Amino acid sequence: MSDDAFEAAYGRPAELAWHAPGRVNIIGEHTDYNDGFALPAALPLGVTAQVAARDDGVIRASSVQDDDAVTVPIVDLAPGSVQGWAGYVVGVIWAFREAGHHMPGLDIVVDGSVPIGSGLSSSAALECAVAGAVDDLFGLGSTPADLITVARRAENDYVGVPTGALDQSASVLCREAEALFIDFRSMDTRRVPLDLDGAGLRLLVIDTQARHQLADGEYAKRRAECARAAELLGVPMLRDIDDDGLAGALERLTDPVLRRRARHIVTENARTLQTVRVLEGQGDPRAIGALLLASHVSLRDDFEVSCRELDLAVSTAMDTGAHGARMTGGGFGGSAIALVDDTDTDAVTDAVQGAFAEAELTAPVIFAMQPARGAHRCDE
Ligand code: GAF
Repeated sequence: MSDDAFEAAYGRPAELAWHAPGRVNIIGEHTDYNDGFALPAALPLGVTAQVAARDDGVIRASSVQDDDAVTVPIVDLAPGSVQGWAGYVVGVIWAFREAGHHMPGLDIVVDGSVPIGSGLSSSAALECAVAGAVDDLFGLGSTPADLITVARRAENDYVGVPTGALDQSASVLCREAEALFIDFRSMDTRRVPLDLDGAGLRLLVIDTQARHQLADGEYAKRRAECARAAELLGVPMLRDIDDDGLAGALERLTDPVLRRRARHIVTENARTLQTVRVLEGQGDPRAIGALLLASHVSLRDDFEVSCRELDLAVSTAMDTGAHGARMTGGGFGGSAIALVDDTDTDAVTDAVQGAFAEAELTAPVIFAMQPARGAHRCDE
C-alpha cells in the first residue's frame, strides 16, 4: 500500500505499517478446537495496516476496499458495537484495552488482498496486521503469543465468531518456504520444510467463489458436537482418542452423527502427524497427496462441511493428475488446494475452470502459491 491512502484519508503521513498474511491449511481441519494438530502455511496475500497515533481517545478506521469509514471513542467499544470489516479492526483495540493496555487513540487505514469469505483467513489477516501495528505504535512489547491472543479475542469475543486458534497462529507465526506444525494443546509449534519449487511442485489454491460464512451456526454446531462426543467418551477433548482407541470409541458412541464427527477428528489428527512425518523425512512431498485426499473425503462424508463446488474442484483436480487435493479452512464454501506437478499447472487449472463452466457455476479464481512470511513490520 502506498502512503497516499493514509494521506488521503487523514491528511498526514502514517507512522508505521504492518502486514499479516492469510493462510491455507495444508491439513488438520477442524482439529484446532479439539486440542489437535494442524499444518498451515501463509499465503502471499494479506492485509497491510498503516497507523498513526492520536491523543484524544478516538479511533478512526478506513479501508482501501470499502468506502464506509468509522470514527469511535475507544471508551465506547463493547463486543459487537461496530459491525462489518471495521468490527475486526476496533475489536483488536478493544482486546488490547481489555488486556489492560492504555489506548490513547489512533488513525488506521487497512488494505487487503485476501478475498473475503474465501476460507483463506481474511479476517485473521486483518486482525493480526492491526494487532502488530498497534502493538508497535504504542510500544506494548507483545510477544507473538500475545498478538495471537488479542487477535483471537477480537474474532471470538468482539465479533462473536467461535473459531479456534488456527488462523491467527498461522498469520503471526508462519515463515517463507515452510509450513507450521501446531499442537493446539501445548501451543508448541515446529517449522516443517515445504520446498515445493525444489520438488517441481505447485500448490494451487482454488477459490470456488462459493462464499462461506462461519457465523451462520454450522461451525458452532460442529464444535458442540465434538465437545459432546468427548463428554460421552469421558475424555477432555477428542484429541485424547488416538488411532488405536478409535474403534472402541466408535462402538461406545451410539449417535451416528457424533460417531462420524469423532471419526473425522481422530483420523484427521493421525493424517496430520503422518503428513509432517513425510515432509520432515525429506522424502518426495508427492507422498502427502493421498493424505490430502483422504482428509477431503473425511471432511465431506464424516464432518459434512464440504459443498458441491469444493467437491467438484477436488475431483476435477484429481482426475487431471493432481497428487492430492482437499478443501481448506472451515468449509461450507471457500477454497480448495491441489498439489500438482508444475508441468500440470495449466492442465489442472483449465480442467477445473472447464468443469465449473459446464456445471454453470461462477468461475473459480485459481493461483499457485509458495509459503510466504508471517506478520511483520513493513520496513523490516
Ligand atoms: C476456520 C476457523 F477459524 C479455524 O479456527 C479452524 O477451525 C478452521 O476453520 C477449520 O480447521 O478457519
